[in-house]
Amino acid sequence: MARKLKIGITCYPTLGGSGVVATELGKLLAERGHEIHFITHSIPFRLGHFNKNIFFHEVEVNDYYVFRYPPYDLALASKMAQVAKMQQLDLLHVHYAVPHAVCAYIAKQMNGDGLKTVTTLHGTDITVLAQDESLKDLIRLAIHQSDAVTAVSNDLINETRNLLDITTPIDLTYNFVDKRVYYPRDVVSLRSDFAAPHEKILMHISNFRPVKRVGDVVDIFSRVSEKIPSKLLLVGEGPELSKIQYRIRQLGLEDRVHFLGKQEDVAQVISMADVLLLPSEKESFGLVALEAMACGVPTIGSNAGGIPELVTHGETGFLSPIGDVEDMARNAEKLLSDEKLHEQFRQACIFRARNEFCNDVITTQYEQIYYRVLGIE
Ligand code: GMT
Repeated sequence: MARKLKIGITCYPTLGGSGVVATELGKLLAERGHEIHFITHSIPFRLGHFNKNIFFHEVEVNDYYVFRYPPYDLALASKMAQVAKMQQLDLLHVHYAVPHAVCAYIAKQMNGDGLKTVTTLHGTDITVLAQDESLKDLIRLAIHQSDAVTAVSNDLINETRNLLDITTPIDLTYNFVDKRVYYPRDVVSLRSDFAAPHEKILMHISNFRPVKRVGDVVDIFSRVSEKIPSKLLLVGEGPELSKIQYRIRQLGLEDRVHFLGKQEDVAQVISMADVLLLPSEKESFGLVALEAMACGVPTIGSNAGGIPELVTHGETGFLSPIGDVEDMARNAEKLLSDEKLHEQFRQACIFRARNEFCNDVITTQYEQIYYRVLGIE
């Protein structure tokens, strides 16, 4: 049996799919007996219960008076090096290239080559930040200096290669859900708080940034609700929220839309939905579609980025060109008006999530990458 490892994990702990994936991975690795050290500015929000193999090291920024901008990145790099030395870590696994992979590189320089680094690219760290000429060379350096680089979809691997001229190997490690948490929940009573028994529920969950095209969500719902008695549940918050509230008022949909704000128990909330709407402009993976899929909820969305690798068009959802709200509305109507078809999609969703994107398989893939960079067979 291969030896248990000591792993430092850095991610954005308070928001986003990348933080969720990093935290869930840490928990799963801890269950397998590895010692996990989160090195972040706050406790990761999905960390949950005490586990004897999980530790948290807080990055504190020194707000010294000469600093106009307190240097978080340097504080993180120093903390990584310090924790790695003190805890004799085998490796640092950083999620999101900027600044985490750069900080890991500095920590490695400080500690010597014995400390290995693994970088997981999640999406906007490449698709947005690597487009910025002032950051491009820095991201390329961080990628080249990582002992292994993984990305959450083939689409993201291709984008990374194209944008940054990277020729070194990038491992594909799809995102995953814990099947003990993400399964269709019994939500009959919860559902009745939002919709009558004859009404369908369409749901959108995101950080309400422009890239999510939440305006399209409202436009799709507006069309669907003309033909099918239904409600729209909007979960999450972000910069586009007020614009969306205005659009809903303009269309006179206030009585049919509920804003649920940020929610912790996504599996419970998502289980209420009949379909998930994900019309994003860009999505390297689309973790929320996987969370929905595992709970038996098909996705109606765009075919952007990595979404088609996750959602099988015509089996676990329907995908349309970005911005084609007519087609998305038609697809939603098709699914919501045919119970037999919906049940078929629902079963296909659960099967695909459990078999292709399950926690056991992906955790093992990451473990194999760790052993490879450490030269352990
Ligand atoms: O940009 C975001 O939406 C946040 C970002 C993150 O750090 O969570 O999301 C990216 O990573 C997620 C986890 O791997 C993916 O599921 C999202 O598709 C990806 N977002 C984009 O590509 C826009």
